[in-house]
Amino acid sequence: MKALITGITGQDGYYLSKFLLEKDYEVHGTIRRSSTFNTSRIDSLIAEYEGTEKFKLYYSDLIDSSSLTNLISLIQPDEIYNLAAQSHVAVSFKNPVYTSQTGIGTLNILEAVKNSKKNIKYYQASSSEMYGGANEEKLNEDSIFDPKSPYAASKLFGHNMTKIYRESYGLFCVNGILFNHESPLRGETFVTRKISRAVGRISNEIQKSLTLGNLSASRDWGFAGDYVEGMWLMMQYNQPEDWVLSTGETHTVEDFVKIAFSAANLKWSDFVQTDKKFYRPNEVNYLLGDSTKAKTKLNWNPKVSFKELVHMMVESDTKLAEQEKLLIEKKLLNKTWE
Ligand code: NAP
Ligand code: F7E
Repeated sequence: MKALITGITGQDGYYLSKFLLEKDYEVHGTIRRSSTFNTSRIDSLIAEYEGTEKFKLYYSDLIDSSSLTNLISLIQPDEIYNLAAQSHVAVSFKNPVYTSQTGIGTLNILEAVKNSKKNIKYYQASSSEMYGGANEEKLNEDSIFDPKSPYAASKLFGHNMTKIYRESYGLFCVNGILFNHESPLRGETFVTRKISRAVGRISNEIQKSLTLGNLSASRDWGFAGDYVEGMWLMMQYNQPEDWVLSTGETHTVEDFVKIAFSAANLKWSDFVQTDKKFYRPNEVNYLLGDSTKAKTKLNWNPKVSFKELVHMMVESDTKLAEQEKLLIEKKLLNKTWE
């Protein structure tokens, strides 16, 4: 089996690649050209599969339709996982046009899939952000979408197009409506990783404090490793549908902070402050998912609990901070945090 993954350099790109390679897939992935190396998450896979045909990377951008069309006809994948996006909600308010263009990129891939002679299965990375989170209700595949950010609107466009191509042309296109999922490889500007990074550095005495935004926002946080298995299961189901992946538990940002600091035997209120600059123009207050459908039909069950996830991230970031401290002491790194 051959899979093409856009956004392979991201958090989910790493976990999905690893999962598919272990299932003996040939994995092809798109990376963006940047002035510095941007493959740190997948460097271990590049090294492991060097010189084999199992893991291949190509330069491409979601908003360059010809690069995607050419790649799809060159690779002839069995499955495409479209994970690429400008995925940061706060950034989407600063870069709304670019964020929306990455949403339109979905359409470039769907067109290529439609025009391909091969029956290619397509996975779209949809998001719980599309619901808007104004009410304290459990959200499933039938709940109403009410996007609150350019990111969410862009994702809803991709979601709707995926459904339209499925229904109009009989393509195997699925939407995975995934609630927040995190890991030690989460981008460092997302709140969970910002917290675990700070806890690791504060406990190593190389950071003094942590400034956050809205502590009362509530999210349904799971582990990314569990969620990529769900993506694959959706693609193996006997028909293309839309699926919610979530844990069914919600916690506030403050809950995450408390558990993370106590994992390092630190009193959070001694270090954490808030600043309005980290608030969003329009907040998604409360997200709680209901994955009954995925649990029943796909037999998908998240394995890592909220507390285990927080501890996993703090443990990993404490090790990273220990290395940073050593480099600072040897004067090989000249950096301070807050
Ligand atoms: P991530 O770590 O931010 O990774 C995003 C990936 O997209 C990176 O590889 C990035 O490349 C690539 N990318 C960004 N703009 C691109 C463009 N114009 N053309 C090609 N590639 C581009 O995100 P993630 O957490 O792995 O999430 C994967 C997908 O699931 C995203 O679409 C995200 O919106 C969606 N999602 C995530 C969550 C979550 O909680 N993690 C929940 C629901 C949905 P660079 O490395 O070069 O930046
Ligand atoms: O914010 C609050 C913030 O940026 C979570 C993306 O993967 O999941 C992610 O989007 C909450 C928000 O993730 C800070 O206001 C407080 O309420 O970690 P986040 P997100 O916006 O939920 C969804 C499902 C996706 O699809 C997205 O791609 O935390 N918050 N203080 C903060 N957030 C950040 N980033 N930084 C703070 O200092």
